[in-house]
Amino acid sequence: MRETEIPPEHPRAESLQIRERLVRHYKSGVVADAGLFAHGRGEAFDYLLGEKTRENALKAMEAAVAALLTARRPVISVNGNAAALAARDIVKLAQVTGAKIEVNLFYRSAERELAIKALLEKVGAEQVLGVGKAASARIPEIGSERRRVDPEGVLVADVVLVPLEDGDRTEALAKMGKKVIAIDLNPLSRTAQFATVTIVDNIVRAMPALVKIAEEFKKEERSKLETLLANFSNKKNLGEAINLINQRLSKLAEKGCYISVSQKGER
Ligand code: PTJ
Repeated sequence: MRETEIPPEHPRAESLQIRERLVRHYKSGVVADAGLFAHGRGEAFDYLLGEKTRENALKAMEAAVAALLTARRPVISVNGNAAALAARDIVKLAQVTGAKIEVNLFYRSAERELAIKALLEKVGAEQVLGVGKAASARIPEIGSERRRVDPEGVLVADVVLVPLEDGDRTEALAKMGKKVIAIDLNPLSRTAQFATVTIVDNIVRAMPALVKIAEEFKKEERSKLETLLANFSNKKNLGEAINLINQRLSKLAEKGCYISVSQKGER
């Protein structure tokens, strides 16, 4: 079934359309093979979270926006999945917060770098760092191709937003003294644990929400944003996400039949 053939009344239409988008971008060379598996893992956690943005995710988003707006050199790092699922909002968020956009791939190839750059430019990006020779700097602590960064971007950034990341780079960036914002549906992942602010939500919902919050927070005093960020505890916030999953599962198990208590679209 192709994207256009998914009946809108299908109870899982939205989820199936997102899958189709990923497959389409896989075929166009944006998404890595492993990106499809990574998405499946994300879907499973989204299912457990009830497929909607939760209170703890909103709190994390506010802290994330505060970090981006008070940063001296914020950078949004983009990989294949992020570009496929949220290119337009990545560009908007960069525009509102003044962040730079850098392509950074685990499965790096010249073709994928260019495909992602082209996609970002198509939706309005004026500058895309980290492509080709521009990724000339190295972060020695990282073993993978993610070590290659742009000397004008991630290397000198003080705040880096890393949607759908692998744990190694998050840990290395944090060790370098950078604030790391992650978007990861898995609150147990190493990325989630090592980041300064982890948004446990689907990137498809989180990115537009971040843009909206950034537009609002742009009018706020710097000191208010600094206080908001200082008062945020990632450990506590992740605990809330894990608790939420725990409580949801306990409640569903108590009822004995999850179909009768399911929300729209849940199987
Ligand atoms: O484009 P590349 O070459 O940089 O490769 C990107 C992938 C995603 C393949 C690479 O970074 C990878 O292997 O990532 P992992 O280690 O599988 O981690 C991906 C994390 O993102 C997992 O914890 C998933 O639960 C989470 N995730 C998947 N889909 C979403 C998500 N989080 C938020 N929104 C999603 N839609």
